[in-house]
Amino acid sequence: MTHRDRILAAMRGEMVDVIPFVPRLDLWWLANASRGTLPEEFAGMTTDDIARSRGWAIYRMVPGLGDVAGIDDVLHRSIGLFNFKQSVHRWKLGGGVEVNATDEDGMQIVEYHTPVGVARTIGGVTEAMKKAGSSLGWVEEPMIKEPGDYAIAAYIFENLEVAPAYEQHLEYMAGIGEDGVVAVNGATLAASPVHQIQKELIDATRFFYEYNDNQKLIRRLAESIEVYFEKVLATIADSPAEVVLWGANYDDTLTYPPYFEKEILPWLRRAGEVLGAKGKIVATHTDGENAGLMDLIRDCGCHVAESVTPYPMTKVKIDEYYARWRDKITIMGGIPESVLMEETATEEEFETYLDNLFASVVPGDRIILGTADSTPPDAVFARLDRIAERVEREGRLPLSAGKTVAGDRVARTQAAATAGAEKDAAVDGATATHLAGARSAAEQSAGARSTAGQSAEAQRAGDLTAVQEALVDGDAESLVKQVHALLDEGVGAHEILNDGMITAMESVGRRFQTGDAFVPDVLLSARAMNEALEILEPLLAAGGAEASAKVIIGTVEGDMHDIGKNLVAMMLRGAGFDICDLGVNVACEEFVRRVEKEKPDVVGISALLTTTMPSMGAIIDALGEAGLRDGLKVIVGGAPINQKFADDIGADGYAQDAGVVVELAKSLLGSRLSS
Ligand code: B12
Repeated sequence: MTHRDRILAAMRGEMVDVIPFVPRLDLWWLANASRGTLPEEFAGMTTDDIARSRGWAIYRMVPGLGDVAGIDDVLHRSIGLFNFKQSVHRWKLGGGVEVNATDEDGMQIVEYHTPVGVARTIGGVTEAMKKAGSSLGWVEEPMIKEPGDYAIAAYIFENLEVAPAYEQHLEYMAGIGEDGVVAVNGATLAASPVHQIQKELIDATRFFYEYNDNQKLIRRLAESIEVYFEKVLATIADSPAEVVLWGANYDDTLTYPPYFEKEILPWLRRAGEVLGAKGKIVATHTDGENAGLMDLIRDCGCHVAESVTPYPMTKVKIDEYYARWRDKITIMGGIPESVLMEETATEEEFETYLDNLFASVVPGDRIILGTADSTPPDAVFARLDRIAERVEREGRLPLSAGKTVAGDRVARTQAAATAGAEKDAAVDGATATHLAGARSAAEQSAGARSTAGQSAEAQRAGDLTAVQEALVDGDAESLVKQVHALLDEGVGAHEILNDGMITAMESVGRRFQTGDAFVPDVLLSARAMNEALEILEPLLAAGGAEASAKVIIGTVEGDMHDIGKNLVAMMLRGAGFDICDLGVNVACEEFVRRVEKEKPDVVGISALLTTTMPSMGAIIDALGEAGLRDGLKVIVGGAPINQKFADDIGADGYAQDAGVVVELAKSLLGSRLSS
């Protein structure tokens, strides 16, 4: 079987001769080429040359920066529109839309002049991002910032002209030949029109407010984007493409289950039906946290879940993926990039991960091994060779339980599994006890305070429950009304804040942690809290309340992920902390400079990329060298971060998610916090 035949057969769920191995190399190559650290043996070689030199299949699922002909093909990346060489369609702006584009330090400033108004975007890939292994780049200024921008975006998408580009695709396919499978991209990297708005047209965190406050505008714009999506779907359906990658970047916190079901699933099913009926294989890029989306993705009507990134980078382990998905969808990926790096996996842990993998995917159909989401820039490249070697020796199909793994490894596998689980339990146990202690202390004091406070005044003057309910519902208008009513009845600002709002915000945090509340719930409650705080703050200050503890927070340099950081900032603000948010792509010196200036009690550092997370240690060291470490608490977090990493870099605390960050900060500051 050629690589191409084997991969296509595995995608269709057929049993093949050996498990296909298709490592994604573009981000690894991009970062090392930009840094000038490409291994000598690969000098002057492209990713395809490297794969061919190793006898590996060529990866061509998610298009890379190398797949564009020129700047015009990426000029409109800030609205999610690319023209890739392997595409079967090309789009161009229509309806008389004029573009005025300028370039500043790798960032493109693009103005769209339309008959219904002018809108602007700023975005691009800077050198720092390339070195961090980023090809997607950063949208510094998304298109939709004002209500009026919706109509402009609608006009642009409604008037996009789509033309077949079948020859270009066939030429591209010929270049890959039997060495790999080429997936063509869908309309954009989003799965549906609403997902397009979320992913490409509005700031990622602000989207959740718009989705709550401006449903009409969102729906109207989605109808216009649908026009473009339908044109592309029809063009792909009639094309010679074999595989289509429709949709990318789901995460059970961002595309949370009810939202995924309503806004994304229908379009994935439609793409699966329309393109499947034409004999095409439809894949979708599932590189996020899928724990809450497992059944929805299994039944999404696509044939392949691509870039599956299992535990330890997300919560779901490979054996669970295989057990729950094998009957319906082919898993592509399965090797989380963290096991390819010395910083996050020892040689032993790497081998053990492969032991578990082979033992977990028996009999071995419906799995295409790959590095997910990609091979990280700092990967130990020899580990890719090792995977290929073990696939050759242990990946012959069908696999039978226990056979593929040599005797002593079985023992080691089981031992490691229990050790891993014990370690997790220990870490979680430690964090949990630490936090449970803080939590019960908080509850007791809140309880004691509340009933005592309420009994005397609040129960007399008013009911705090309404405040708590309004905050949990994220109903800012009702919360503000309740707060005014209680103040008019003589209830103290301090009491309303602590017994009403902070207590409620902490319960929102706990429900978020347990998955009973989603990102919008947290954001809407935090927004309501902020509006009510504006009323209380002057009263609290007048009442001589001590300034609440100050927190500086930011995402490290080269890293544009901010949703997690924003949620953490909001939870802390909701708990009464004074927040100074430095944003994303924050250089180490800037952290130090701001700490010197603002003199915070806590510094929060976020990183989502394994290439950028080392900056956390550098920041902590720099704060120490600047003599700013005494009395300052440093907390860290982000998907690739864990307690061990936090301890190794000398952080004072680590929080897995926003649900526990408040208790962590409070427990670290202890008596320093004004009661
Ligand atoms: C959404 C997303 C994107 C969006 C980001 C949108 C935005 N404005 O943030 C976009 C599309 C822009 C993007 C781009 C890229 N991404 Co991305 N992205 C994701 C995805 C799917 C979800 C991240 C997310 O927002 N989760 C939801 C939030 C709520 O969770 P969170 O961020 O983890 O935060 C929580 C906790 O971690 C914690 N926390 C976070 N920060 C902090 C800070 C403190 C102080 C504390 C206490 C706690 C804390 O609390 C938060 C709230 O609960 C992840 C998958 C994943 N598993 O994480 C991949 C992922 C992070 N991306 C990845 C990659 C590779 C990229 C790109 C390089 C891709 C490319 N081809 O260019 C670019 C890089 C751009 C850049 N330079 O940063 C990889 C990183 C792999 C690695 N090891 O480095 C991931 C893991 C996907 C994968 N499976 O491999 N991405």
